[in-house]
Amino acid sequence: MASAPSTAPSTPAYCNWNPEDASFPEQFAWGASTAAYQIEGGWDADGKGPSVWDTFTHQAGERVFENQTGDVACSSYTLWEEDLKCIKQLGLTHYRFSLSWSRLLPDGTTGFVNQKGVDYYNKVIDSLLDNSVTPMVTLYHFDLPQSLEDQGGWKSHATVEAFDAYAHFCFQTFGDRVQLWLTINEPYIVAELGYEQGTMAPGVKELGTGAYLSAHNMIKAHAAAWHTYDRVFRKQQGGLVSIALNSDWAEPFQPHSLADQEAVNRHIGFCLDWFATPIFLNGDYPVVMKSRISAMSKKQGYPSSRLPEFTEEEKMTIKGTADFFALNYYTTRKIKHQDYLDSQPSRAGDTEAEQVMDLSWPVATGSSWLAVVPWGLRNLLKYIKDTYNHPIIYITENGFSQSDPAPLDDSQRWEYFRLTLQEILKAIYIDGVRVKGYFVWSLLDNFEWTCGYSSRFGLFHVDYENPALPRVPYKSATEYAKVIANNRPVNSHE
Ligand code: PNW
Repeated sequence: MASAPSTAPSTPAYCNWNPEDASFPEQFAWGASTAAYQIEGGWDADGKGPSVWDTFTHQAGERVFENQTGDVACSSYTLWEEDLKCIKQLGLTHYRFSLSWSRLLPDGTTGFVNQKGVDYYNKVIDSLLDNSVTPMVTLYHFDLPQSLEDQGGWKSHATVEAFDAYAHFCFQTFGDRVQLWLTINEPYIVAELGYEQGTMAPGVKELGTGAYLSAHNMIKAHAAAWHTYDRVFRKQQGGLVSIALNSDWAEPFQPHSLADQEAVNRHIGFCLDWFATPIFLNGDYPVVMKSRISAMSKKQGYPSSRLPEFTEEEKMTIKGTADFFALNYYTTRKIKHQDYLDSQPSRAGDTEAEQVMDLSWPVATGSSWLAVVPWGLRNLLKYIKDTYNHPIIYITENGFSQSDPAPLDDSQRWEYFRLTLQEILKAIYIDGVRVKGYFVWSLLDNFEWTCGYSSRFGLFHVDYENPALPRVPYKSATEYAKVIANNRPVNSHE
């Protein structure tokens, strides 16, 4: 990677913090993001194997809003051309999407390749390039092949090897045209909600151990895939590989309370740093996690810490396995120290940090957890710059949901986007953070996991009542297109 500039890029004289008029750096990536399970549908079309989300949504129960599923979703598997129209209408320079692992490899292994799946993603990639849109591809966005879950999923080391083989297959198949790769999307969410609380697929509830074990294997899988790229493909393909990490920003509930400040460190330590410290710094977990989990485990009568350990060799393999920083940011929390006295071990308990929503912050109407705090993003970017050696950062997700029915005139939501873009300008020009791109979550309204279709994050509205699933721009789409047009260097489509 290029070495870090010692000073911030100079502020253009006409930069007045209005994103519509301001000048983002040249070559800034303007994107939108999606994920396979949330938009594709075609859950068993043309030889696709089932993923954990197919299983999870098909099981009766109250796990997903009105028992909705991604069986059809936005039907992007058949309506890709409609998505492409949206991308062109916005004038995006980049589009981030994920590959469905079990559409390509129905049982998760390279033993059998589903050519129809390969054809579909070739079509997507080629048409993006034909339209001068750079693809950013996520290998795995929550939809683990069910056959791998049947063998232990992320709790098993076998999945590390399966992921590496899958990554090798994807680099080999698509890497002649794709140069921006993300291995895993939000390992924190998979670990905490998929294997600890069990509220998301695969629905494993193993409090106190499930998150740590699954995260351990995801970190190893990411590192293995990065090395595969580095060893086998980088020279010829010249691309970049990272992992998309989500994080809140956090502030102490009482600004002058040392206990609350330490709780803030734990909140971020047990979320962003959990993955970023090993991958970007030293191959190992943050000290605050190791000491805290060890102490809590001891108190709870465990013979050793519930946090698994990396061997020295593994640490060497994990350290330095990201070519840029990919950040998903949605919200900020106030954090209070809280002693955890419950005898039931849990990751959340280990943090001894209570999350509080500041009632003065607006909340996105479609997601009760999403307090809108644009300045939190600026602080988080600065934190990443200072903590992780001034990396190049792509904001790979940021967005605001509306609840269904969602008005096409979403002026309030556009105001949130505008304020967020302003904070990014400050991060770039005042704080000197190397932000290289911004991706809105999401291109389209889609299957918002346990909220189903009730929570709408799209720049384009999707009418699920109409079998044609028409995509119609919200006001935010029109406004975002203007920002992009005003900032996009003429004749430059990098
Ligand atoms: C991200 N939470 O996930 C994902 O990458 C997207 O797939 C998703 O649609 C988007 O954020 C909006 O939610 C999250 O429960 C899933 O706090 C759950 C949470 C946060 C982010």
